[in-house]
Amino acid sequence: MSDKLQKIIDARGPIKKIGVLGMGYVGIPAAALFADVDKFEKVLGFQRNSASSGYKIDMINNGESPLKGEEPGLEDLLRKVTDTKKFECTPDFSRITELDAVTLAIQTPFKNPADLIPDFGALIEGIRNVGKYLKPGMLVVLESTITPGTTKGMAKEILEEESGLKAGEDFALAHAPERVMVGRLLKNIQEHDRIVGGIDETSTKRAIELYSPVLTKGKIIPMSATAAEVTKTAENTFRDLQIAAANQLALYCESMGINFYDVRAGIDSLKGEGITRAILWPGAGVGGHCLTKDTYHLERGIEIAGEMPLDYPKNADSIYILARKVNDFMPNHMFKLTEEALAAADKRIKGSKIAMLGWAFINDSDDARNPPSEPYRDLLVEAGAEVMVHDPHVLNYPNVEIEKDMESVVKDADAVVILTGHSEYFKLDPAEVKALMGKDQPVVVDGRNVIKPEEFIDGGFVYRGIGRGDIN
Ligand code: SAJ
Repeated sequence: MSDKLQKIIDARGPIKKIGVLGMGYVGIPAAALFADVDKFEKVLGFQRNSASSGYKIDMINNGESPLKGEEPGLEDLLRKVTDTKKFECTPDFSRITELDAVTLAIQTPFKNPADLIPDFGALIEGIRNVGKYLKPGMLVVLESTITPGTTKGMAKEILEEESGLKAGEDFALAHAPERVMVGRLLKNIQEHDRIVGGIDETSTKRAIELYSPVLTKGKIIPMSATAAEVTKTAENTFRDLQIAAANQLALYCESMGINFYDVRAGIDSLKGEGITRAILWPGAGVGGHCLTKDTYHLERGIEIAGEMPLDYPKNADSIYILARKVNDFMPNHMFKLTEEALAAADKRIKGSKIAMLGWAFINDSDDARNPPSEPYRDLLVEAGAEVMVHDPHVLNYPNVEIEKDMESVVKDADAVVILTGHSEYFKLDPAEVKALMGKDQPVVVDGRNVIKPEEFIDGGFVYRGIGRGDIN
C-alpha cells in the first residue's frame, strides 16, 4: 500500500473526469455508461482520426452508434449523454491531461497463435498515448483481454517510460477485463460481476471507485492484477474447453452410431448437491474474437508471469491447446460430412453447388470475426465446389459474396449446409427447400442442430448432422 500514491489521490479527490481509449464493442458502451453516472462530470472517448475508423467520431458525437447489429438501449443512451455533452468523442489525445481516470479497450488479437505471438501493436500505441499525457494521481485501467503479466510488465514499463512517473507511487494502474457479448453489451457491463485487479491495494481501491457506480446487478470482485488477467483468459479458455468436450463427444457418438443429444440429456440429468455439470453444445466450430485467442493469452502467461518453473511434461500440449485443436477441427469435420452425404447421393464435392447458410460466428448477430464458416468454405473451394453464402445479418466480408436472398443461394444447390444457428434457419421447410434445389436426392448438413432430421429425411433428403450418429 503506497501512502505516497494515496496522498496524491486524496489531494486529487473523487474521480470526476474519465477517458476511454478504443471506440469499439467494449469502449463505446463503457463510456456511455460512465457518462450516465451523475457523480461523473465528463467522459471523453478517444478515437484516432484514421481512414478506417475516423468516421466514428462524428457519428458518436451525433448520438449515433457506429457498432453494427442490434444493441438494445445503446443508441438512446448515446443520444442522451451526447446531447448533454457529458460524453464527447475526440481524436485529441492531449486532452488526457484533463482526466482522473483512463481506460483502454483495444483489440488484442494474436499474430501467430502457434508461436504464442500476440499483436499488441494497437494496445501499445494506446498505452504510449496515455503515458505521454499522464499526470500524478491518475488511474489507468486495461480492459482489453491481455496475457497474464502484461499490466505489471509491459504496460507499467511503457507508462513509466513515457511519463517519467512511477506506477503505484505516482499513478494507479489496474486491469478490469471486459466480459461483454455482442447483442447485450450494456446489460453485460451493468449486470456481470466486475473483476478488478490493481497492481497494489491503492490502485484496486481507485478502480473500484470507477466501476462501482456503473454496476446494477453485478458486484465488484477485487483481486491482484495478474489474478484478474488469469481470471479473464481462463474463463474463456474453460468455455472453449467445455465446447471442445461436447465436440469430441459428438464425434464419438457419430462413430458409435448414437445421438449426442440423447447422451447430453442423460449427462445433464445428474443433478443435486455438489454436482455441477455444464455440458455445452457441439457444432460447426468456434469463432469470434475471444475464445479463438484467449487460450493463447493464458498459455503465454506462463512465459510472461511465470515465477516458478511449470511442472508439466515439456512438449505435451496443455488440455487447453488440445481443446483449441478439437474446436478448430470442426469445420474439417463439416467438410467430411458434406463429402459423405454427397457420396450417398452419388455426387462429389468437385462440381457440386453448395449453399452455405450462416457466415456470422454466432447466431442472430452480424459479428463475423473469425467465423468457422471461412475455413469450411476454403476447403470446399479448394475441392472444386461452387459455393454460395447466405447470411441475414452479415453485410459484407472480404473476398466472400454474402447473399441476403436465401432462395437464390439454395436454388439448384446439391447440398444445403447450416453453419450458424440464426433463428430463421429453424423455420426451414423441407418441401420448399427441396423444390428450390430441384434435385432427386437433395443433401442437407446441419452444423448447429437447427432442423428436425426426420422431417427432412421423410422429405427425401440425405441428412448429416453433428453428433447424429443414430441417423447419419
Ligand atoms: N459455441 C459452440 N457451442 C456452445 C457455445 C458456443 O460451438 O455451446 C460457439 C459459438 O457458435 C461461437 C463461439 O463458440 O462460434 C463463441 O461463442 P460464445 O457464446 O462464447 O460467444 P463470445 O465469444 O462472444 O463470448 C465469450 C463469452 N465468454 C464466456 O462466456 C466465458 C462472453 O461472456 C465474453 O464476454 C466474450 O467471450 C469475450 O468478449 O471475451
